[in-house]
Amino acid sequence: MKIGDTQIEAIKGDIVTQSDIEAIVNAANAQLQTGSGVAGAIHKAAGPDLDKETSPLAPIKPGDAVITRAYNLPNDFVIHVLGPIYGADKPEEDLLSNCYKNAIQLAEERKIKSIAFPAISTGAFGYPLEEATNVTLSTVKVILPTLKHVKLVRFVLFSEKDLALYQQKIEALKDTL
Ligand code: AR6
Repeated sequence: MKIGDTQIEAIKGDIVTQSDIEAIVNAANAQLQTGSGVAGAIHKAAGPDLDKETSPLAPIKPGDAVITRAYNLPNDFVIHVLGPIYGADKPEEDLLSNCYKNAIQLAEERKIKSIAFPAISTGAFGYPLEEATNVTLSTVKVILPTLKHVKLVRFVLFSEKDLALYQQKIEALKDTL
């Protein structure tokens, strides 16, 4: 589906194997270190040089985004965002929305054409996937028509169930355009 000039799509997969994508997004921690889930997979696949670049950029706040190189990953850049911890960082909708907004804005500034997101905050940080998806899609709906450079936004979901929910929500979004 297209919003403005930008294609949006959802697939089932692993964020570290998106070799046709220029920038992948990390569901990071404030210290920008390795961890469980997405952050662990990204740091492992990128190698130790990623940590050397992220350390001086930390700590970041919920909603913030910073960009680094991608080292051994098959991408050019990693955009690290800190999602809100559900029930603790408030207002969580705005903080989650800022993650997507700031990551896409950084990509746009760097003239990046393609970006892939995991479902930020929906793992260790406990944000219910359906609520998070509503925030995500309403954010991209507003920001994508303003862009010149970003031509592809891919959502990479880790399970069939998560993908099915995204597909259903993207279908519903079509009717609102
Ligand atoms: N590719 C795509 N999606 C994934 C992958 C992967 N390789 N691994 C997990 N997911 P999470 P958060 C899904 O916990 O909730 C870390 O420890 C997962 O099923 O990675 O923002 C950090 O260090 C879930 O739907 O991120 C932070 O402390 C989604 O990605 C904290 O967890 C996000 O899960 C961040 O928590």
